[in-house]
Order: sequence, then C-alpha cells, then structure tokens
Amino acid sequence: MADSQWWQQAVVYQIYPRSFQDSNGDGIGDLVGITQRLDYLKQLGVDVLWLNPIYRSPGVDNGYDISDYEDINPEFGTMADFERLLTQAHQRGLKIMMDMVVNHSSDQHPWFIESAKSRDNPYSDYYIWRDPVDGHAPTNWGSFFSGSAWTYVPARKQYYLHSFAVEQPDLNWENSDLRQAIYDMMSGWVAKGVDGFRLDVINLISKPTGFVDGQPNPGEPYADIGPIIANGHRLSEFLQALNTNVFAGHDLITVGETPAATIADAQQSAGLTTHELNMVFEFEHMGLDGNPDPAMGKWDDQPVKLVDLKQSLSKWQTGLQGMAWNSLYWNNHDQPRIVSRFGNDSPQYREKSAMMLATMLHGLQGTPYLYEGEEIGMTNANFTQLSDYQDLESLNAYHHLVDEEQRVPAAKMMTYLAKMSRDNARTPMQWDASINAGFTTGQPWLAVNANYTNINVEQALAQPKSVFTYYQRLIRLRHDVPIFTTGAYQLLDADDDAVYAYLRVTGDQRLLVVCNFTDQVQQRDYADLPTDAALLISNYEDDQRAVLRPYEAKIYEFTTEN
Ligand code: ISL
Ligand code: CA
Repeated sequence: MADSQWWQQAVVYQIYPRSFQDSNGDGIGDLVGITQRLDYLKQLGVDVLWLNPIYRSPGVDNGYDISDYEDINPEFGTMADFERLLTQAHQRGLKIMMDMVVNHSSDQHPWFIESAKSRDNPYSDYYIWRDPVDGHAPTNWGSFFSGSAWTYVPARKQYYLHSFAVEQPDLNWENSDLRQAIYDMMSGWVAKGVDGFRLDVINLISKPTGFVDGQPNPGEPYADIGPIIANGHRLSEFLQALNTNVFAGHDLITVGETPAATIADAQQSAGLTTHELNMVFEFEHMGLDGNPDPAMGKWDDQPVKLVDLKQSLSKWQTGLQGMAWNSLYWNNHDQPRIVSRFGNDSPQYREKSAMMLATMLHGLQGTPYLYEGEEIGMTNANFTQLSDYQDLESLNAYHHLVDEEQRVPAAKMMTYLAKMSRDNARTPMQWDASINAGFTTGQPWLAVNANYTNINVEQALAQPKSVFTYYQRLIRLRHDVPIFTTGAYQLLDADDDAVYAYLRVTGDQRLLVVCNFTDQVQQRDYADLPTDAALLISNYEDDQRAVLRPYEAKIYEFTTEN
C-alpha cells in the first residue's frame, strides 16, 4: 500500500443541494449557493464534494427520480451555474463527484414515456415489463418504499418493476442499447470535467433470470425486494463494462451505494484489482439499531449496542484489508444525525460526543465521508407533527404501519420517525443565528432545526475548540500522516461495551485510537502504549492516560520495539 491512490487519502464532503445554501430566496438550496460556500469547504480542508442528484426531475424522491440526465434541475439553477461551480471548485483544488442514479429513472423520462406506450417501439425494452399472472402482479415483491414493486399499465397490458416509488421504474440492464445509452450519458459528464460518481443502489442493476415469489414477512402481503434483486449474477460484468466504457483513463473517484452487500460482494465490487469501483458504501452498521421485527424494518427507537458496532465495523475493516477499499461514514441524506443516534445531543455532551464519533470513524482505514452539518455537530430535527415531514419513505411507512396495518400506535410511530426519519438529515444547513439560519431569505422547503441559534457555522468558526476545528485537525492528520491511510486495523477488547479502542499498524509504527462512548468516567490501560507515545489529537485539554472522561477520544502515535 506504499503507493496509495489519491482517493484513498482524500476526505469527501457530501452536499445535499436542496438544503445547503439558497441564493435567490425561493427556499431551495441551489448551485450558486454552493459556489458561494466553496471557501468555507476549502477552509474545512476536504478534497471532494459529492452532490446529491441535481438533474432535471419531478422531485418525487428529491431528485432520485431523474427525467433528464443531461440537464440541470431548474430549482437548482442552469448548466452555466453548474459549469461555474465546477470551475470555481477546481480553481480551489476541490473535486466534484456526481450522484448517478441508473438503477431506475423517473416515470417522466422520455425513455419511460415511450416504453409505456407499446411493446414494439425502440424503448419498449428499456424497462422491466412482465405480463400479469392470473390477473395480478407477476410476483409478490414489495418495494423499498412500501406497497407492491409492480404497477400495471393498460396501454401495454403489462406491469413494470419499480424497486422504489411507483414513479421510479427500474431500467433494464439486460438491454445492451440501454447500457450503451448509460455509458454515453455518463461519458458526457466525464467530458464536462466532473471528477467521479457516487452510483445510487448500483448493486441492484442485475436482476435475477427467473422472477419468483419471495417469502413475505409474517402478516405481510409482500416479500422484501432487496435480497431478491441485490448482487445479481451479472453485477460484476456490468460494473467492469461501466469501468471500461466510462471510467478508464480518467482517474476518477467512484463509489457504489450497495445496500445488503456482503464482504465477499465488496471484495469484488470495490476490489483493488477487479476494475469495477474504487469503493462501496456498506450498510451493516446503519442497520444495527433497526427493529428486531422485520416487518417494522428500520423503524425503532432503541440505541445501538457498542459491541455490535465494533463487531460490524471490525469485520469490514479486516475483511477488505489488502483486497478492497472501505468508505467510512456516519451520516448521509438517508440517515438520522449521528450525534443524536450514537452520541449524545444534550447541551452538555453534544460537542464532546460529536468529536468522539469523528475520531472513531476517521481513525479507520478507508475514505472518510462527511455529510453537511456533521462538521458542526448538527442534531436530529426534533419534529413532532406528521405534517413537519416531507420524506416519501417516512410518510409511506407511517401510512402503511399505522393506518393500513395497525402494527404500531400513532404516537409510537412518531417517536420512531423522530429517531430514524431521513428528514433528520435534510433540514437546512445552519450557517448563522439570523432568520432561517442564513440558509434562505424566503420560506425554507423543510423547516430549519429550532436549535440553529446555538448550533451554526458562524458560532463554530468563532470558537477555537469547536467541532469544526476538530474536524479540520482530523482531516489534516489524514493528509499528513500516511499510517491513517495505510495502517492495518486491529480491534482491542471486542467485549468492552463502553470504550472502542483499536490499533492501526504499519511495520513498527502504530496508531492507538481510544473512544469512550459513555457519559461516565472509564478506567482503561492499554498495555502496549509506551509512556512517550505522542498524542496526535484529543477532545480534552489534557491527557490523563488511563482515565477516560465522558466521551473522551484520543489518538496516539508510537513505534514498537518488537
Ligand atoms: O433510505 C434508506 C433507508 O432509510 C435506504 O433503504 C435507501 O432507500 C437505500 O439505501 C437506497 O437509497 C438511495 O436510493 C433511493 C433514494 O431514495 C435514496 O435517497 C438514495 O440514497 C432511491 O433512489
Ligand atoms: Ca434557490
């Protein structure tokens, strides 16, 4: 690993364009707004900006339903605005990674409009159509967003498959014309100068050959589609072809979003020598606090167990070591805020626990991703009314679990939404204490978190020991100290349910990362730690070695004798 790649040393910052910075007062973040904030991102020290989808879209799933892959959503601006953002980013040494959604498109995409008209036009086979079986849907598959994964179209007398919303028909990757159209479209973005892609649910593109019913959850009409269509038999072939036709020769950063991927899947899709993707997002650590009842899915309000978290992350660290590359993340636009989830968002411990979680993640091997607002310790939204929510997944789940199935009382479901809804991540960026947190002069599309007067960028920049400055230091360490990139991971004390400690190892060099996940003082001795070990970073003023104060986190660097 001596010759690591630039994307292995990089830190990525995810921007949710709708919620980052509005420049024209319509309450929706936009490309000009992002451009205005580039200096801030440069100051943080990140290398790559991942933008959630900014293409033309009816917005049923906030841009993950694309109706024109080659145009910009007018809500976000124009192609000229995008080109200016790209130029301005490049001038500052920042790269731009595009979110690319090619498992499905919008039902408003011209391909689908044509495809739905008849069984014998040039686009008929661009999507996945099947005849009814005994007058109903071809299989019992249920979509990720509740309800059947099939919708009937009278003009064709057939059903089409949609793994997500009705308005998100799955593209048919078995069709070589479709594949070529995708290569051409993506190559167009590469030619424009973008630096990489985040590929939405890319491990769902290869569907099984025969479509057969799955096993539904008890009391449910539908079987989860995820396990049925994930990691299909042609996935590797499709990714290698994408690599050859689009990525090769451009030194891009590529990351696949791969829910339900196993270690073996990731060794292939993100293999160092497999010529597919640079890395993947795995989801195991995001599923540890889900509901034990599969019919309830992710909707629950129980905290994660630290030993489970260690076990999962350790498995991925050691499982990919030397073979593939990890993505490291706590947050994204689909997940609740990490300080509210695995940390402690009370005024007393919010900053300490945010810094602790940052330390734990950024010490691992892989490419770290930050999500907007994580760098100032933004918290969950604390919404209390169903009408506060806009996210399709949350609203569908409420409707399904409370109204249709009566699996859970309304009040309980509201606590689950408060814990787990995707809207927790999507409230506007908190820039300052002025009205609407400096995000917009108009009416924000989603309510600003009420805590913005205390938690905002302006306040974080004014304070020398803020979560922001802590992230700055972590990012600098990643850039300056090679063992952060190259060191192999070794877990210490797997059964310790209060402190997460691990080593990074290269030759005789060591990093020791120690993180207290509790609000209690803990006493821990790490036998191998020499007295003269250098403390690289810590979220407390002084070092008391074996005494770990609430949410204390630190990283030591040293060399061993043996
Ligand atoms: O959001 C989730 C859990 O709350 C995931 O199940 C999510 O649906 C899955 O990871 C796929 O996500 C991606 O594709 C979706 C889109 O809604 C998400 O925003 C995107 O990240 C469909 O395009
Ligand atoms: Ca705007």
